[in-house]
Amino acid sequence: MRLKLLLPLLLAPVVAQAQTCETTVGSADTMTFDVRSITVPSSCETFTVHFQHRGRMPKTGMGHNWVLARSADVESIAKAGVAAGAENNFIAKGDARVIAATPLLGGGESASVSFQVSALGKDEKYTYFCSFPGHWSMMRGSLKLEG
Ligand SMILES: [Cu+2]
Repeated sequence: MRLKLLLPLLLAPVVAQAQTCETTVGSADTMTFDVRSITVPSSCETFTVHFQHRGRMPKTGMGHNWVLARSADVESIAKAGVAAGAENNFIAKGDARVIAATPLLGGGESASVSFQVSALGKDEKYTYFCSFPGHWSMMRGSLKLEG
């Protein structure tokens, strides 16, 4: 009897921690993410973003990806991405400034990406954005390390 009561209490912290080390971000046929900011718990080893394009348009017309970088690097990464073209998901090959990125998605597609939380600094500002040409200036959100 006593054991039955204790077991859920012992399991609860493990489950709670696993749930906070990932999040879902959606988009549709407009240049916006449905989540405008993400806080990454510093207790997580890795953090996973599940990105969903819930629209209907093909990726040639309204493609979206989820790209994470230091806020100061976003503009230059996006410009280099346009030059890299659709065949490279609008991200320059081997761009070391990119912390994490999903492939470019069309309507109805989804993808997940994970990154090491140790790659984030406490006092740094991070931005996630879509590198599809013309989207990055509007289609973005902020990400920070908790605490
Ligand atoms: Cu986009």
